[in-house]
Amino acid sequence: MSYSELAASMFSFWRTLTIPRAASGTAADLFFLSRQTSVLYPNRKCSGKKYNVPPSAEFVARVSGIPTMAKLPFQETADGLDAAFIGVPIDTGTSNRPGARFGPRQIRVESAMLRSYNSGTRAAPYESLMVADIGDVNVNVYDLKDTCKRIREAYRKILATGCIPLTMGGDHTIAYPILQAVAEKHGPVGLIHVDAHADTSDVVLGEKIGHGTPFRRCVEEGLLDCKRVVQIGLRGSGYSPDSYEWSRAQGFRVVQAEECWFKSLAPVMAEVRGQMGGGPVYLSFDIDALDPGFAPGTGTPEIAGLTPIQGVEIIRGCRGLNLVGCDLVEVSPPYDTTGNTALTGANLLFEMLCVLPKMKYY
Ligand SMILES: [Mn+2]
Repeated sequence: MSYSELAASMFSFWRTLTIPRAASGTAADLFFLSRQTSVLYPNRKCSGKKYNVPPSAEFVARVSGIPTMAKLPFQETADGLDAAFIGVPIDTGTSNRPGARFGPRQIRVESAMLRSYNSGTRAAPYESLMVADIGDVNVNVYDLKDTCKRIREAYRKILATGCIPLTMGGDHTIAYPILQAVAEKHGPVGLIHVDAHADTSDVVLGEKIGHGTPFRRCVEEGLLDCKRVVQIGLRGSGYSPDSYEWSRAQGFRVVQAEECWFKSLAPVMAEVRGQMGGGPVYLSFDIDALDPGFAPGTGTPEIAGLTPIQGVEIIRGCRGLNLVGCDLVEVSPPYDTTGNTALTGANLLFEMLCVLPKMKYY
């Protein structure tokens, strides 16, 4: 037997070992599990464990390891996954403070705080779905249009596997090529857009592509089912008396921040669920929807925004919808001196995971 044959036979024996579920494992098992998960890909069925389960901080130090999203295993493609966290590290579409290109990396770092279950909703994502971190789109930091092409092609491949992408931005430009790929697969989708800004400008400084224009481009290309679009949290000074006239003219529902002040958003979300119906829905959450007191690390902050509680209410209000993709964009770590903006982003992404179709709740 040659050395390579020996190595191959040892490897296949190694893969046949049954690895206990994390919840019942000993510390030694969990160490073994955390070492083996990526080695076992793509033949996870050999492990006896149905889903990826991040190592628990009860047994594996939170600060240890390479920082993937939620400490999930990393894999190169979306093959075999029900949902995947993916980063799109660009800020070339940003109009003011830069830095969102560092968003995915910082969200991954702060996501070390995430645990496996949602204590509020009793969702058990890692008993429901096969999830992994599939890394970042290989963007072109010198060319935004080329970056859009790269994003569109990457998402085509992801969506072709049946996987639901949970995207870490990146500035909001990325929603445009993502929705191009999403609509190619699902047809025009409903959109729940949470943001301080409508992002429906036509041209900015002579450019059609940027973080203020994605939803205008989406409407022009027929990517949205405009009667099933809601924009929540819009506010701030404008270029005209009614900044949201164009949105309403398309049939969007606009929920300005003023309508959200001092209130639970659960009733609004009940109406939004009615608006969305059973069709495919994309959720796009700009962190600047939250008040900059809570989320200062972002490119274009606006005062008097939503609270993190309202942000969570919006996402939990998406439970039961046919979500086909979600993103959390515009975290800018250079302006996030405490890391709390990225931490909030990581938690909102976890909440998104916890409302995907087929989620198990205790
Ligand atoms: Mn935005």
